[in-house]
Amino acid sequence: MDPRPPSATQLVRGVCPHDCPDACGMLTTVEGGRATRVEGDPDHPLTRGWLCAKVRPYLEWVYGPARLEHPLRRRGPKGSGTFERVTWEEALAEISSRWSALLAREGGAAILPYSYGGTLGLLQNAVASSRLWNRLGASGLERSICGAAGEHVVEAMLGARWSPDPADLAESRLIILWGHNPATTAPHTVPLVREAQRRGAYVVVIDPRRSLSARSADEHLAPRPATDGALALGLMHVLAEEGLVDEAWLARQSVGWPALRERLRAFPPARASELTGIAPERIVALARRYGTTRPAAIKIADGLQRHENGGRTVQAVASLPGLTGQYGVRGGGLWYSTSGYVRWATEAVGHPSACPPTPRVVNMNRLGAALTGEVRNPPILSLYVFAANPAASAPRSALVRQGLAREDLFTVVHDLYLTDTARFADLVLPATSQLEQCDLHKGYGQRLLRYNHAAIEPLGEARSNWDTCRALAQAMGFDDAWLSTDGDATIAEVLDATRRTNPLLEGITLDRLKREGTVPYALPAGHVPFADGRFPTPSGRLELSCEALARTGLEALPDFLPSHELSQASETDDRAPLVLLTPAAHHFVSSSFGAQASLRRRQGPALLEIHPEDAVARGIRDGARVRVHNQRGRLTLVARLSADLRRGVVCTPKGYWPSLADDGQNANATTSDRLGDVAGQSTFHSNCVWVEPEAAPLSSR
Ligand SMILES: Nc1nc2c(c(=O)[nH]1)N[C@H]1C(S)=C(S)[C@@H](COP(=O)(O)OP(=O)(O)OC[C@H]3O[C@@H](n4cnc5c(=O)[nH]c(N)nc54)[C@H](O)[C@@H]3O)O[C@H]1N2
Ligand SMILES: Nc1nc2c(c(=O)[nH]1)N[C@H]1C(S)=C(S)[C@@H](COP(=O)(O)OP(=O)(O)OC[C@H]3O[C@@H](n4cnc5c(=O)[nH]c(N)nc54)[C@H](O)[C@@H]3O)O[C@H]1N2
Ligand code: SF4
Ligand SMILES: [Mo]
Repeated sequence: MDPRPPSATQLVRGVCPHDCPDACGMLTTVEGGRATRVEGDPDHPLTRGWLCAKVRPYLEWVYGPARLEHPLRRRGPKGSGTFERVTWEEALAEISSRWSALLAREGGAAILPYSYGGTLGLLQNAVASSRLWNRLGASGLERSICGAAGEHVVEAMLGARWSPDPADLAESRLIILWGHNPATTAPHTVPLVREAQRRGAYVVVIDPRRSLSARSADEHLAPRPATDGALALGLMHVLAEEGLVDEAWLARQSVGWPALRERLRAFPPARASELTGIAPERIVALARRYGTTRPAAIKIADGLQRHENGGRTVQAVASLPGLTGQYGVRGGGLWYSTSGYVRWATEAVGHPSACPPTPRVVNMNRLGAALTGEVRNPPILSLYVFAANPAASAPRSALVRQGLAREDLFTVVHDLYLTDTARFADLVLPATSQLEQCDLHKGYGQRLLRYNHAAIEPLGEARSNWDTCRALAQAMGFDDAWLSTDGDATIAEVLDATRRTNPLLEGITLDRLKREGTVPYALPAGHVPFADGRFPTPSGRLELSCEALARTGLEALPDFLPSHELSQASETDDRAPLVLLTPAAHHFVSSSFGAQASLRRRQGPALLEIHPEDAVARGIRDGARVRVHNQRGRLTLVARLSADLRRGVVCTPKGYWPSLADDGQNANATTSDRLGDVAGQSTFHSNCVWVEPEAAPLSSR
């Protein structure tokens, strides 16, 4: 906390903390202690003075009538949402006595902290999700709900998660947005794509649905879901056949090209077409365009990987810029994540060497299964959730709710709002918003650091994640100094420790960050990753054949394996299930804002988009209520007929709150908790469902 006198008007620099690659610079006007305006910082090179549609009304989030301001204790049955107010002292005493008993009886493994990207700051996320839990010896959490496969694969093949500066997109001549919808999910890169288009660049979107980004593209290719690996291999086949590969670059800067070339023989355009449903001429045309346009950018994010074969998909896609020698070229290469440039020093973040070893790790995608018997000896007996809302956002929500409803599970939820998850808590703790806390942010879509100053005092009795961890540590009687340091001291500790080994932080101190606002990493001006030809892999080269991947469940070479679940789907058999995609909602960030009135109005009710022919075949009319179901669960949605989808594919956005729906469900009633091919990846989009008019009798499938 950074208390300020409630005096005159101030303009306070901050950072949007939500799970979004843009990490916008925010400016908050504070008058008499109250925030009266939030706007984009004109001096932030990516934000350039504007915030997205979801964060523009941020004061509605900060001052929302339903903000939690006091700790609550459950009164009614789990999930009923009936609570009574308690003091922090009572809440902390109850948690510490329950946990102390568990530690003595079962050991720390019985306690599971569950957190994700509600806030992305160093302090309120990285530190708050490690120090206290390490000290407790609690179960660890495998944080693989989002893009674990892509992170793992890119790091193995390229050696680091480095990505060019977003501004370089404007220099591209060809931009392929592959399974990525930046018009919704990374809005500040869109003006850069437009700028490139004005200068003559050609923009291609590859997505089974005509997304918002596809509407302003020059070309849209709609493959069958989870067949992008085959498309990438088909494109590479054509590049190799037609002599469009950069042999000199490959010989100098990659390993495995001869073996990959052999493998590509199995992916002629006819086969790639059969697998993807894209006409062979279009595959050939895109390969020629990619092979002859320089610089050419391929930009991916995370939606593409949320399939059973997500790791292999990214492996194949990330090979493409190697074949054309586009890594290291300004405006070319692969645009994924910048988070590998600065990795906070693990020891300073979590002090693991002073703590007992982590007894076991639970995959967050298996939360429902873990709480209902998959994890034993000891079972999970206490769950502490913050900056995440698994009852709305984890797959297979019926099982998640069944787990959360266990009477013997002691659940604590720390959030700003009474989420679907919080409704199941024994104790709810009120969290501060970003305007009420300090933090340090390094975005995953740019190469900048920015400090978030607290702009206002915490509302009611809200406490930040780190302040809550400190209070819990004290209640538990832990006297380690590193469990009590305040926000700024903790940030400085991690920043200083990281700077000792990372030259990109040279000269970047907490004081400077506080003074200057946005501070870029100490990279040479105009730096393009891999421009020096060096990849920080074991071979020092781009690993088209990658032993590290072979050791972790994939193969060394890219290949295509179909999704098991999607093999039941069909575009022609009307009795077969459809593939349900659940991409990002334009007006929510995951489940955050899912209860904010003005954004709910703009987002509108949850619709199921369905191709008119698929609808007719099932007797579904536009506007009709439809039942969407499979063996995992069911929900009711309103059908919206739309030719923006491939046949066989239906779509409804993620992020709706189950408790605000008539049937108490959202799309995760149907999604699968099967893990992907590597890194414990989630597989939300490998999801087959049956769709029928609500009036029809429930088919027995
Ligand atoms: N407005 C808004 N912004 C957000 C978020 C949000 O919820 N709302 N979420 C944030 C988070 S947590 C993340 S991880 C990022 C995600 O950022 P993105 O990855 O850009 O977003 P998604 O909508 O998850 O997925 C992108 C696209 O992948 C498509 N897709 C699904 N399966 C396939 C496939 O098999 N092949 C191809 N080619 N495409 C496929 C979907 O139709 C979707 O249009 O966005 C962040 N930004
Ligand atoms: N069907 C389907 N489901 C999906 C996906 C999909 O594509 N399809 N995508 C998945 C992906 S990529 C992700 S990342 C997950 C994320 O899904 P969620 O867990 O819903 O993540 P968020 O909405 O980022 O944040 C969750 C909570 O953090 C709270 N919060 C915000 N700031 C703070 C803070 O400072 N302190 C505390 N204590 N709480 C705070 C918010 O109020 C919110 O309730 O959803 C996954 N779910
Ligand atoms: S959600 Fe993303 S685009 Fe919107 S203000 Fe935050 S960082 Fe910027
Ligand atoms: Mo995500």
